[in-house]
Amino acid sequence: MATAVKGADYDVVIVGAGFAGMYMLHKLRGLGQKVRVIEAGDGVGGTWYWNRYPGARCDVESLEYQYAFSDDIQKGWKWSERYSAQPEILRYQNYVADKLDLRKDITFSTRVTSATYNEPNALWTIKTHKVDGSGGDTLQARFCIMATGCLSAARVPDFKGKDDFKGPTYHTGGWPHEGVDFTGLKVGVIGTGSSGVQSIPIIASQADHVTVFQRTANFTLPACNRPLKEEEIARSKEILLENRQQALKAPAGITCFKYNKKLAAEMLPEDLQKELQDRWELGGFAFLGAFGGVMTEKKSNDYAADYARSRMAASIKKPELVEKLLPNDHPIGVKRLCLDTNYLETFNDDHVELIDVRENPIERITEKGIVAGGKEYEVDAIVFATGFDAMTGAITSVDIAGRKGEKLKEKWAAGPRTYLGLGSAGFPNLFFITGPGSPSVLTNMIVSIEQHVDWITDCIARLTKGNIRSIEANRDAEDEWVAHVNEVASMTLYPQANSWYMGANIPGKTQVFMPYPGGLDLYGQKIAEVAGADYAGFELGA
Ligand code: NA7
Repeated sequence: MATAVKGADYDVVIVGAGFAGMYMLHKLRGLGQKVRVIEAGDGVGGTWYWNRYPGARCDVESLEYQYAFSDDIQKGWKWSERYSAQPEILRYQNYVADKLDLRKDITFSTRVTSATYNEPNALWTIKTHKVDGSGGDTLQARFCIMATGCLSAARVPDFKGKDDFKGPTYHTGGWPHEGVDFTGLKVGVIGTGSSGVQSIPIIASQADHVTVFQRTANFTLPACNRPLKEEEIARSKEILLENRQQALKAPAGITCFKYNKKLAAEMLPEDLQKELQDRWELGGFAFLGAFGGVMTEKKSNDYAADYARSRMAASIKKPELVEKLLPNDHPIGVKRLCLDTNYLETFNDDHVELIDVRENPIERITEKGIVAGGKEYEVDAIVFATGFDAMTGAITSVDIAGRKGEKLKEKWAAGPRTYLGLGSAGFPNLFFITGPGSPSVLTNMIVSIEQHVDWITDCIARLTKGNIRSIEANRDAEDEWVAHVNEVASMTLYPQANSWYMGANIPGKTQVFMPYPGGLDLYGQKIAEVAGADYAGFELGA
């Protein structure tokens, strides 16, 4: 049984028991640290615990969207589809929790409300409360690790009258565990990001009538989901560990497709079309790798965007909807791409109606439905597929105070400031897993999570061994990193869309590009160099 550092209840408190928190717990146990994980849900899973909406599915292929740190774990698990559905991923996470006996160190149904750093003893005081309101706790720990996920602070926009509606309302990011049956109902769905695109076909297959309120038409790529073949599964088991090493050297942490290095301008028109066609028919994100420059040059991007629009248009049978459903206000890929299974085709059915809220803004919610463009759409249930306060929302929802009482939320008011997405100046011994300023959501999250957890584990091992009480990002190093992230982002097309990557979906949130777009491979080299130089850019305090 591990004993904590003097004066503390725990060496480490981890916030969140999704993929990041689970692996972090496992690794720190291996160091002999005394660890407690605090989790709001009543089970493990994080994103995959909360996002149980119909059709919820990962957009990274199953054979890559899994832990690779344990041969034993991967050998005992078999994925069934190319892209896993939420229930299968959640079962996998529970399988891992069982296998590693993780739950005994996790406090469920509990939220962390505040974390305060005490300079004299270099400990964090962490306050929690039970989600059922039955009390809370105060814990002291040397380190606090935010494993809170990038897309976990679900958000319903502040629609006028939103509490007036008499029927049930649901947010895709907090779906009821028992599921919802929409049979025979009139349903209003607001939002057409990934959650809307995935859930609308299933909701429409049950409901009598669906009214979809769309603010931005999104690019959708065909998922081409299918059952996995036995030989693919067997092969993936042989190569998973080797494959993960390659994934760490790939810009998005994905190896199942290759990026074509040739620029569009260097290709013959027929080769360009062929490359786009092959990748479209393969399904998934491979499409964006058709040629170099897609995310940096508008002209190259236009080739891909035009091709995507032409293929999307072919699925839409109602001529009056073609213009509405085709994205034309942003380059392809700068908002998160949605993988499509029958999404566009769903609008060919007469019981599915599309309301463009740019033409007909949502004015209010009433007892009976949604008023947009002066017309009331009566519905029995409303689904908010309206997304998240991404990247920062789950971190700043905890009242975090660092040295001299500085509040993280205030420090980040003009955009998140981190060194490498791992720590923030003024907040010693506080780590973020896949925090803003790291590649995170632009990559296969599992690869990024393993990369960060391994880095943090080595760092804590180094501090413990050297009897070092604290580690803190240096302000100059942080300023340089933030400037670097902005500079790289400005060389891409990403800032050209109102995306959640930019914080644009949250009224009043400062718009800065939050993830690091320089690639997981380069980023991995950078954090390895920093660690190799005894944590250059961090201050180590005795
Ligand atoms: P997203 O991708 O943020 O999508 C939210 C959707 O809700 C999007 O279509 C928004 O339009 C729409 N939205 C948000 N606020 C409003 C208001 N006020 N009025 C009308 N429409 C609104 O969230 P998801 O849950 O779909 O996906 C999140 C990620 O999970 C996804 O990217 C994958 O990585 C997995 P907008 O585009 O902002 O105009």
